Amino acid sequence: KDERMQWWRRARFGMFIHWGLYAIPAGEWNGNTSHAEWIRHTAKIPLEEYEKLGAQFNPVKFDADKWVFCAKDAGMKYIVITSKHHDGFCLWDSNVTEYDVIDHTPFDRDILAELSDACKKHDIPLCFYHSIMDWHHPDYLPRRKWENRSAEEADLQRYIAYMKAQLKELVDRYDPAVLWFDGEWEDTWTHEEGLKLYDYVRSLKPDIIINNRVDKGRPGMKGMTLEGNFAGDFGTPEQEVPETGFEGVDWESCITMNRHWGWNKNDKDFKSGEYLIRQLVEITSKGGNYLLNVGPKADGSFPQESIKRLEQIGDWMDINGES
Ligand code: FUL
Repeated sequence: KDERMQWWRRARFGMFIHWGLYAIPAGEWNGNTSHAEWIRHTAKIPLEEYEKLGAQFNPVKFDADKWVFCAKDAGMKYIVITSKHHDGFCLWDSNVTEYDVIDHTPFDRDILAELSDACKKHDIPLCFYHSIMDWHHPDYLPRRKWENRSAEEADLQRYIAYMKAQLKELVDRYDPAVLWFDGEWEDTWTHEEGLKLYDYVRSLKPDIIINNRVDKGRPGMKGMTLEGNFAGDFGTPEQEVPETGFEGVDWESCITMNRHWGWNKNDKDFKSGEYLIRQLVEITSKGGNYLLNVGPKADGSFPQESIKRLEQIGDWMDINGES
């Protein structure tokens, strides 16, 4: 494991990217402005209505090289993007669903393919956040409580087969350095399935790194304990910096710049560049990695506020970071 984790331990600082159909409503639904990537659930949007967002997904300003430069200039050493968030929408041309950027939107470009090419070109590892929970797939269980979609024909094992087929596509085509699972807390997901999924992904790519959310729930401080045969290579404290480091445990704090992961046009509550730099120093000094989030807009550009903060961090890095 030590050998497998080596690049990641040294990397220290990564960019998290939450992007999908939810960038279109930009956090707002029927006058309520508090939503983000959870909008389908929090605004209780029926499936057919949410699916219609696909017709509006046309991020003409998406420029993978630009995104990569933004990350690299800030001193970030890896990128983790949502291949699929809880809404089930896929950012690559998946063979096993039509609910993806190529088949379901007018935007005829494979986002992960372009990002993967740019990351290779500029020598920065690309990683995928992949949600186990899936509000779109007919076989995923449980349904949202407020939904009236029948679950009678649903078969969770068939869903797991679907997820595995997708993971194989992702590994075969884009060679991710990390698989960052999430949405593992629902009743249907089990420790046994977590172990199996961990082994499956490692069998596709033995030196891949996998977060602890592949297993059921997150024991300890939002998943700091990687005890016994709990699956996963690193802990994932979310929106917090642990009090102390953890001897012999790898971890990565994932944190937003404002209050949301997905783009929310009304959320102006951004932490200052200085605050983010202090956070980076604090986390890395405790032995953790810092995964700082950007929620791109529907047009494919990064929010101006995020760009500014990345530049501020980059300026600090130029003086204080390693060369
Ligand atoms: C959580 C998710 O539910 C959030 O939407 C976000 O992706 C965060 C990083 O993980 O579990």
